[in-house]
Amino acid sequence: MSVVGFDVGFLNCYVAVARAGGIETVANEYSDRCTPWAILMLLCYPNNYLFCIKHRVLSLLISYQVVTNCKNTVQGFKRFHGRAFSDPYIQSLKSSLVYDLAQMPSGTTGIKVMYMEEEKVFSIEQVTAMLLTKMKETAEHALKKPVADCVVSVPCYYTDAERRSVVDAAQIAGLNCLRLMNETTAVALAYGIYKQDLPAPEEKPRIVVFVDIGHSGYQTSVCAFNKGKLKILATACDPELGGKDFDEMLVRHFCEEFGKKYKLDVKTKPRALVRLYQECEKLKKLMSANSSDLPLNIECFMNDIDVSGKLNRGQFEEMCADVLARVEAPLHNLMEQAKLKKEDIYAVEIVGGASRIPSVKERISKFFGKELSTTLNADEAVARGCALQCAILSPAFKVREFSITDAVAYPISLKWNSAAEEGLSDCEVFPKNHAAPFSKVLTFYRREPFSLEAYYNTPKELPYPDPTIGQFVIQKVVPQASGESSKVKVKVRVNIHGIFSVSSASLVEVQKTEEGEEPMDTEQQATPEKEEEKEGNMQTDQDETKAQGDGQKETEEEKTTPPENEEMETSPEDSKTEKKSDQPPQAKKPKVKTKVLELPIENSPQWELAIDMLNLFVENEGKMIMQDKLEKERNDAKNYVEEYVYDMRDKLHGRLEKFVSEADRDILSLQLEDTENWLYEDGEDQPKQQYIDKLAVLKKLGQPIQERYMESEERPRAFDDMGKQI
Ligand code: ATP
Ligand code: K
Ligand code: MG
Repeated sequence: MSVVGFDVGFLNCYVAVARAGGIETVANEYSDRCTPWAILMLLCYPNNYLFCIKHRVLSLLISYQVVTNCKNTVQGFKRFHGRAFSDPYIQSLKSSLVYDLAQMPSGTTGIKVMYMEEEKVFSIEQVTAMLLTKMKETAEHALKKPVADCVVSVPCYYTDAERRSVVDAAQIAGLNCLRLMNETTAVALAYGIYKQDLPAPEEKPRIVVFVDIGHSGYQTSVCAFNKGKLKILATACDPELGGKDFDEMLVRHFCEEFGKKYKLDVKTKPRALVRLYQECEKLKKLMSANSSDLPLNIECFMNDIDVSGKLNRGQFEEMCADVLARVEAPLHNLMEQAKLKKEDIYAVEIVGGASRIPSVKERISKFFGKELSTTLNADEAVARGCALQCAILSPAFKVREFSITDAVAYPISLKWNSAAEEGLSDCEVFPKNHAAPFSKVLTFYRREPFSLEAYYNTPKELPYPDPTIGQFVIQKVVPQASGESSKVKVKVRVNIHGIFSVSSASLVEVQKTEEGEEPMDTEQQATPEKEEEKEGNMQTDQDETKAQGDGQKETEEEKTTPPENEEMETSPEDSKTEKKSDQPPQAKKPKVKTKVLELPIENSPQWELAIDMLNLFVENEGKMIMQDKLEKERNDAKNYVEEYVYDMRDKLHGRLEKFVSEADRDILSLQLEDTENWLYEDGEDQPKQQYIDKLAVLKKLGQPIQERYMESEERPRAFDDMGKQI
């Protein structure tokens, strides 16, 4: 049982782990006695993936590695999930990437890199899995035990296909993702769980706005807190606004300036461009703390030319005016959706690296007419929130009760071929900001299998060209014995990851028995309630939403409904209290029993990774992990040789000097020198055994000398004798 939270950022990734018991090195910053377990450790590294010719390396990449290996350094792949290669967004990005993209056989996006001296295309799920594998190792290192259970963050604007793709990535990495958590919701949890002064459940909730501006995206949410619970009321985002846009403006500016000043066409040299991006990002950060002129110098930038320029905050803000102008729109949108006034807002909490830009803060602060709060750690809050959620979901941890109700990001509709009439019917099943996770039951009257198509009904809002969520075929539907249509109950659900599915379907078979006859089956209650109980355990807020009059709704399509009235009827009735409307009037008054038959569903969500592909990827990731291990061993073997060469050379002229004849010393010295040369030439890149053999040759000469030394250390008297002998 591991309790781990992963913040997979566009630029920066964080791992937070919680463990029981005290760890001296990490202070518990929460002076909360109720949470003795709450020790979160955070580890951070850049979201850069470097594929070397032979193996995969990911760690603290120093900038020059990214520059020299830029074609093989994969970064900024967070937005490739769940998208077709032909997606205009992917196509528009292609020219600005230093690595190559390719189409996967399924039509989704893949990344082309050199791996083991071969050109390979990895799917986006595989690439994210590689990153997660490294984050998993980091967590395992911190916890000193294997990690599987975890919570992974995703932007709240992620669509179904993007979410499914991340869940698959986690599975490929051998992780058991208990929840995909919206980033701003994770932040809200990190904020709320330790607050001792939240209003009581029956009181007016405390309303807090959360803003996360990272490198790629801008997310806002408004959240209602009461003691022991939080509810996301609305979210609003600009998936394309973040720190990178400010970098872009700076790069554009300096490309122009260097073009004029040095006659350099920077855009033609990917390496130079990558370096310019890095320097501009640094300059941008410096400008957050300084308003005076700041220099930008790059030596040997292009064609052996050193370049330099300078800029101040005022100029920076001027050139970023268009970017800054986009800060307000999501805030307006958010307040409008939540139907709240600025006075209702208790606090505005900001996180994310780009929230440190002074002009960004000013805009947000001005919009709310309020000082912004920065009580949360801007970089770590997402990972912490995820680890907290993981602790809540983990049966192994005792955590204070805290219920989390998230909101549906885009309204979801279903459409289907109408049974009685030609044409399509449709119905919105989850409006925008509907509580999630959540299940609903729809009733159909059918004689044969039928299919439902789920889609987002506001394509314009979608950061995504295709509004399709998926096709769901309800199979094995048969008419009643009487020939009439059967009542089919279909349960649709937005699950804990924020993913839509048709989770179950059942057919109600009406059986008639003669009066007085013993019923063969006890009447079965429809299954939904049972499953809802389970959901309750998974931190849903079913009870609460019911209390607000938003409980489970049954939507019925009456078989006799004429087409003009075919719109779905929603009734607030709970399926428990369902009337036996299908009891046919019979002269003999037979007893009517119903039997509920589970129906198989064929799920075809959009861009779903086929199960055999997923299995293959799991297998391949395992192989690559093995390969990484072998590569590490090979490298270690090489390092041992190198270490031995340097160590022995020193010692031959130091403490071992007295224990070796001059002739032997010369032989060994020569061997050491040869080996050193070999290491820099042919021996640079050899199989592990070669290094082991080399070391053995050296040790054969060196060992006897060391042994003589050891002996003398152990037997100080003999030391003198031997000294005399040599
Ligand atoms: P995303 O949330 O979009 O996936 P991320 O989580 O990786 O991205 P963060 O780590 O929150 O992003 O923020 C990184 C961004 O913040 C970068 O653009 C970085 O340059 C910027 N940033 C960090 N510190 C500062 C600072 N002091 N001033 C200005 N910008 C900063
Ligand atoms: K981050
Ligand atoms: Mg982030």
